[in-house]
This record gives sequence, structure tokens and C-alpha cells, in this order.
Amino acid sequence: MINKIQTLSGYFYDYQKSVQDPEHFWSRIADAFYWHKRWDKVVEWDFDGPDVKWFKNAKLNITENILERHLFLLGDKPAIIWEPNDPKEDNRTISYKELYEMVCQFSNTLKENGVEKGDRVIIYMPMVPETAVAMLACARIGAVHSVVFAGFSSQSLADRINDCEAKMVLTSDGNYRGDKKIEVKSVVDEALKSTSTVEKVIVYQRTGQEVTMTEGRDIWWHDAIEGVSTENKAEIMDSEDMLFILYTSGSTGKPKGVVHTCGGYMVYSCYSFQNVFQYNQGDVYWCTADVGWITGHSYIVYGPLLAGATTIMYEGVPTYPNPGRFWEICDKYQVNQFYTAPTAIRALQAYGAEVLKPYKLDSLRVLGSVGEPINEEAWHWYHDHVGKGRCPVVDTWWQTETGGILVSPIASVTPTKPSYATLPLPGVQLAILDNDGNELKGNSVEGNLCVKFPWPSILRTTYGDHDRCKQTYFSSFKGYYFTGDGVKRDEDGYYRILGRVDDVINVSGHRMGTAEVENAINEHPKVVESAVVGYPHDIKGQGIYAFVICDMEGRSEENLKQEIRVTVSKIIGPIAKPDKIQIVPGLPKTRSGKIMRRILRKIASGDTENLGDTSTLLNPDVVDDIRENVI
Ligand code: 6R9
Repeated sequence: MINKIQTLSGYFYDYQKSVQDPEHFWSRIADAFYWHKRWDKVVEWDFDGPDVKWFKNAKLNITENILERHLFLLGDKPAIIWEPNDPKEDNRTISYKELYEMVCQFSNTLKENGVEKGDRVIIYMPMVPETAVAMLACARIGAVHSVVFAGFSSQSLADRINDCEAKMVLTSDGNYRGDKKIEVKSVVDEALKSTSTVEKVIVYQRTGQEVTMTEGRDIWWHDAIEGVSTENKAEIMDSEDMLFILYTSGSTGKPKGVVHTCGGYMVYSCYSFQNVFQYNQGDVYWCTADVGWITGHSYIVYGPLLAGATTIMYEGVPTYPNPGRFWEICDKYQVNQFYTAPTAIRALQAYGAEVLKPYKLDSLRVLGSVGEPINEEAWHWYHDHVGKGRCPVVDTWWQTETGGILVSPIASVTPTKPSYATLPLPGVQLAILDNDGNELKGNSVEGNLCVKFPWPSILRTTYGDHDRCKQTYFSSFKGYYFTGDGVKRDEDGYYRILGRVDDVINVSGHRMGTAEVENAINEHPKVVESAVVGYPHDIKGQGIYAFVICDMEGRSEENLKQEIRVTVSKIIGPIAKPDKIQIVPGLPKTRSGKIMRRILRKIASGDTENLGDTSTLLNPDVVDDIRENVI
């Protein structure tokens, strides 16, 4: 097993070693895993390509490191504890041995249904153990999974299926979320009308709601696995073979497929999990994310299972059937490490500390935060009321593209500071650059957050478009990976993430490109043009504010706004619905026709006075109108 960092001086020692001799540092960690063939070289890289290879020519299968490697010692230990949406329904506990059998059986099922090494499989499923089984079965046979959050619309799903030319879709009949039953299979049916690559759809029965099954294409999960062998020999993969694609939003319109590969991702997701959360054998760990996001990939499924941990998978929402649900689950399973998003903390905080009273929460040792900057108030509430002042809060900064946590306290090792992600993990060489590309050395500096040396789970490409990967991440500052975030390094050398510096907004921890939302709004036939910006929102962190120019003929303003919301929901999904829509006569533009978002951002945040110089605008008078009618 991987040796964990135990003291602050141990952290500094490891950090120093990891910079001085990265190859030696990472090869010692990688030695904890099972490889069919060891690597010829630990790392080979060139950020200009970009071309990054970790554990070159090594052979492995990540699922052997999750399953076979743990069977002897941990076979009967719970791997996944599943807590259903409805507390009255039975929960499920799946041991490592059972998980092994389920994954082997489903691997064989995939193969029998025509999936081969290298094929892409879309997973559009609720939070049930079978979703993790599906991911691992793909990994076991060398198929590339792409999980799509089951709240995305049919059009978003179709776009992703088409982009990666998926051969199969794994889905469910429906999905429970609080008191709602959500359509899932029908969304897939709709998406498949505008795709041509999918040959089979396997449908997991969760809600029992009525669905249409297309003969020859759709099969029930329980029928597909019936009588299938629970033994399967894992495909031997190259370290740099693709493991999964995960789509994420950027500053341009179309989401991109971030690609992660087998060897480096395995090593880093496990190493970061064990260290940041200080997981000890026997602990119960819970991350509340959905597996449709990177947090669910790395810190519900891969990281914890690689570490032989017990990981909880919760199907429902934080407030169902009451706002004490999270704390009830913590007590019920004696959770030791709890990992959630600031938006959930703020939402629960709004119900008051009273809600926590009936719960002991005495098993908790570590509290994690991820997805967006955590404001000081939420940090203190989490620390004081949930952790009773006993548990360190690990504010973990990372991205879909980084595959794992890059900046975070090591629990109980790194002294924490509210709303600071504190220090980089060993192996992570951060750099702060000014807008001209100069690296700002020393403390008390602020600028663009970059990384100057690869870590094992850095993205390798964006699927089907390597140039886009280069343009987005490796071209702003030559020789550096650019994160898109602004950062401050304070007088103690601690890092505080300041938020995105590009046109990406972060709503409840979900990334949204403003261009993506604008494109969806513009689909409404009465919309002439729109501009979307983020504004501070008490619960969501950022809300979506849309300024829209419309042809109002024959519509009331309220109806039109409602129609725009429905349009966005249909095209992207409910998470992208604007919180505020202001119908405007025009948008502030520069003489070259560019929308001045800076001005709109200020107005949306309620700062309508200090807009700076607007005289150079093409149409300065629209600013007054927008300002007067701000919502
Ligand atoms: C893991 C994940 C990535 C963006 C990232 C940043 C923001 C994530 C954060 C944080 C401040 C933290 N972000 N964690 N900002 N403090 N602890 O969320 O991945 O969905 O790709 O989002 O989220 O802006 O660039 P992803």
C-alpha cells in the first residue's frame, strides 16, 4: 500500500523529493500497484504537443487493482454501500468479492453484446451500484466509458453520443430524485433519433415505470446478465490507453471530451484519495457527488476502490425527505470522511443548526469541500457545526482536466485556513503568471493559476480534437498548463482560488460555458441576441443572469421568459436554466462589435454605479436602460 503523509515535515519532505526527482518519487508510489509489465520510463512529456506519457509501455488493468488485488485481504469487506433515495427502501452492501463477480459478469455481458476494446460506451444512469459496475466493466474489457449526468437533456446526450461515436448506451427506466420520478429511458430514445452509431441499449430497471423497448436494440439489464459467467479475464491495457472520456464545459459553445488514460489516472486518483482524506482501513468514506461528474469518477469510484475503501453511494438529494438526511446517513453508517460541495453546505446551513441537533456526528474525522470556492461563512458553519470543531476541512481544488485533487490540505497534517485550498500535493508544481506570461515568484502575488510539470492524471487530449486541447490549455502561456482559474498566493505561501478568469461560470459546483447557455437561449425563435454572465448567488455560489434582446410581438414578457427557460432546459438540461432574465433593447458593444461582459457582470452583481468608462461603446445609451431595469 501507499505510505501516507503523516506530518507537516513529512509533507514538505515528500514535496521536495517529488520536485527534485519526480521519476523516483512516482515510481515508488506506482510500485504499490499490480502491473503486468513494468514501465520503461516513468514520464515523458512536452507541453507544446501536448504529449504526455506516464509509465511508458507499462501494462495493466485498473480493475485488477480494484478487484483481484483486494480479494485476498478484503474480499468480504464492503466496497460499496448504497443508500437509496427513499430511506424506507432497503439499502445494499456490496463486498469486494461481490463487486468482483458483478463486474466480471457485466464485462462478459458487454462483450456478448458486441462491445470490443477501444469502443465507446455511454453511461446515462442514476446513482445505483450498477453504474459503478458499468464503469468498471468497461475498464475491464478496455472499452472507453463516458458517463453523462442523467439530468442532461436528450440533445446534450445526443451531442455526446455523436462526438465519441458511441456503440452502446447503458441507462435505466427512470430515476428517483427526492419526491420526483424522472424519465431516463425516454430521454435516451429521443437522443437516439439523431444519432447513428448506437447498436445496443441496456436498460437497468430502477423505478418500474413504463418504457418503450425497441426490438433488437434494447435489452433489460437483468435479462442481459442472466446466466452469464461471473469469471472474466481482464484485458491487458497499455498505460496510455484511454480509460474514459468525460465531457465538460469551456469558454466556447461546445462541451469537450476530456480524455484520461489508465496508468497515470490509477496512480494519482488512489494516491490523492489516501493522502488528502487520510483514509485508514476500516473507515467509511462518503462523497455526495454524482458519478456523472469527475468528483464521482475519482472520489466515489476509482480512488476509494483502488484504496480498498468502503465508499457510500447515495441516490438522493440532501433535503429529502428532510434537511437532516445527510447527517442521518453519516450517523447510520458511522461515516469517517465526508466530502461535499459548498452549495450543499450553504443550502443546509439555511435551515439552521437546529437541524443538526438530533445527530451525533461523532464518527466524522475529515470534512471535504469541492467544486467551487467555499466562502468563509460556509467554511465556519461546516467546521463548527458539522465537524464540531474537531474535523479539519479539506478544501480541495481541482478540475475534470486534472483528474485528481491538485491543491488541498492533507487532513490533520496541513494547518487549514478558511477558504484557502492551502498547498499543492506532492508532484504538483504550480506557477502563478501575470497576463503577459511572466511567472510571479515569491509570496503575496495574484494571477493566473498554471502548472509547469505534468502530474500523472493530467488530461491527455480532448476527444477527436487534439488541437482544441492545445489551444484551450497549453497555448495561453507557452510551456504551462493553464487552469482557467485566478489565484492568490498569500504571505504564508498558501493558495486561495479566486474563481474563473474565462467565460465559464460555476453554478452549484457545475461548470457552464456562457456561450453554451447563450447558444441555447438563441434557439428560441423570438430571441435576437443574448449575453449571459454569472452573478453572486447565496446558495448556488453563482447564478445565471441572461440579458436578452427579443422580438416581443404577440408575447407577454413573463411568457417569453418562461419559454426561454424551457428552451434552455430542453437543449442543455434544467441545471442551465437562467435564474434571472432581463429583456433589453440592446447589448453594450465595443466598436468592433464585441459584447462588453465586464459591464454586464457589474450590473448583474448589483454594482450599477462604477461601470468605468462607457463612452467608447458603440451604444452607450443602452447601458442606462439596462441599469434602470436591472432585476
Ligand atoms: C472537481 C471539479 C473545475 C472548476 C475549477 C474551479 C472550480 C473546483 C474548487 C474550485 C475553488 C475549490 N473549483 N474546486 N474553486 N475552490 N476547492 O469541480 O471539477 O467540474 O471540472 O470544475 O471548479 O473554477 O476550475 P470541474
